[in-house]
Amino acid sequence: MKRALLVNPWIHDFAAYDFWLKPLGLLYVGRAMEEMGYEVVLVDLLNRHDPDLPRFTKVPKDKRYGTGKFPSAIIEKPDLLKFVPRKYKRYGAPPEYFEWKLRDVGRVDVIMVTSTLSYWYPGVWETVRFLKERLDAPIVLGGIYPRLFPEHAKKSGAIVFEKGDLTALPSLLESLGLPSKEVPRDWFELYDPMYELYERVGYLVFTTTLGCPFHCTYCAVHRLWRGLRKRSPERVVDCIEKYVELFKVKDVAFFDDAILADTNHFKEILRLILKRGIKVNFHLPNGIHARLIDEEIVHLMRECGFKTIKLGYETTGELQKKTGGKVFDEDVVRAAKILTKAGFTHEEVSAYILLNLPGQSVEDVLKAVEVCLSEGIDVSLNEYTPIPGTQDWYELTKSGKIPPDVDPALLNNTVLPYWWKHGMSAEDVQRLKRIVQERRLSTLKACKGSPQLSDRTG
Ligand code: B12
Ligand code: SF4
Repeated sequence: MKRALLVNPWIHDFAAYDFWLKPLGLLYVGRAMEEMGYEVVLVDLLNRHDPDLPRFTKVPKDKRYGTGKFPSAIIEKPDLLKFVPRKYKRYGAPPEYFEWKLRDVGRVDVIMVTSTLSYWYPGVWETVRFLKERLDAPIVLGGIYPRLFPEHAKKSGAIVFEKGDLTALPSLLESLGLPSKEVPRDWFELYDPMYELYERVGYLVFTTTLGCPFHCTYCAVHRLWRGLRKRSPERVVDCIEKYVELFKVKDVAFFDDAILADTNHFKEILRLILKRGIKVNFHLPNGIHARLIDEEIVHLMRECGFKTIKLGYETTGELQKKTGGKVFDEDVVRAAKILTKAGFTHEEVSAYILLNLPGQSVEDVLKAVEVCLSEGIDVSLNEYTPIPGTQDWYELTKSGKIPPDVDPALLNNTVLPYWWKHGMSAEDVQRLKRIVQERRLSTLKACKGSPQLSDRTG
């Protein structure tokens, strides 16, 4: 039997936090490979809950709901990031763990490495190098980085899978002289992500849909997935139930881009969760559509035990319309009222506000913060990053504000303000963050309870 090794690579960055990060795409790849007759093994360098990890490094304790800090080590900055006055780290298991794992895995016929954020590529490249030096098998790199930057990803030394849809996988395997079988077109309906490859996890992550019907100018989703694909509520809930039972976890997060795009679909999932009596904390770390929230959804979410709800707000002002009009202030206010009336608190609900969007003013950000705080919900600031394939990217490259061949590492949202002259400076960003933090503390203290910092990057 042929063997496939799946690898979730290291992250190299100035900051990273395990905010329910699971390599969901890779777990689907694992299922497809299993269906093709491969024996599949996994090395997840970012699984903080791996029982073997404490033998190699000190693992920071879990914070809220299974999230937490990754083990990390300071590493040298690549030359092009030397100007950033912050420590650069490798996040994830130490190299000794990886070495030991690979010895344990033994012979494999193909290695499949995933990737998430494109500006995390230095960690992907190091992982590929590490594998090349130790194993003699073709290495295939897939995920969001090669989908957004295929030419750049080819320089990693791996064979690049530029597609998103798994139906393209068999022809890639054939080109490598490896056995393959057709992947069904409705694999998203049929396949469960292959969680059984783990010995232990601290939480589970699922997606009930792929894609999004909206077209925000800063978002790459329509480049990644065409239209909206939905998995049937029965299969979604069967899958949750099966793995919650297997791993006895208390926390489940959804990664959907647009979980409310079909509200009836989501309501049906929630009703089934209640009917089956699945008792875990649910989390929505990816911003949901404030305009699509209604009282019924909120009551169902409350009953199901949702503990983290993020609203995608992004900005106030003129830019709301210019960036696609997915949400206006009044939608956020209405959603916040429904949520707080149902008993959700500012510890459970916050709105993502993008910072440094092209054309955004400091006032836009501050006004968005005020709207949220005055409605009793918290805010999470996210620093903007330009993404290829988006309308913003098209305009920024056309007007010469971003060089089209820019190194993806420079687009890291922490790095951008240190060199980009067309947005806020690093000082502006720091100052704005401080003001917002003070506003949050004073407002949220007034409504009791201790506010938690909840930026996506942690
Ligand atoms: C869930 C999610 C998150 C989660 C965590 C994701 C994670 N695991 O790291 C949260 C909410 C924390 C998050 C945060 C952010 N995210 Co995000 N996120 C996503 C989202 C919605 C889904 C990712 C996902 O799991 N998809 C589902 C799986 C099934 O798809 P997939 O991984 O692509 O896998 C498929 C294929 O690629 C392929 N595949 C995958 N691996 C492999 C490997 C091999 C070998 C092969 C053959 C195939 C293959 O097979 C899979 C099945 O078809 C994507 C958008 C999207 N729809 O993809 C944005 C996205 C990745 N995020 C994005 C951004 C910008 C961010 C933020 C930086 C936002 C901000 N500005 O603050 C933050 C920062 C994160 C951080 N520093 O930790 C951008 C990435 C842009 C970029 N340059 O890379 C995206 C594309 C959205 C967007 N705005 O356009 N995110
Ligand atoms: S930001 Fe959200 S609503 Fe807008 S296109 Fe992306 S996923 Fe869809």
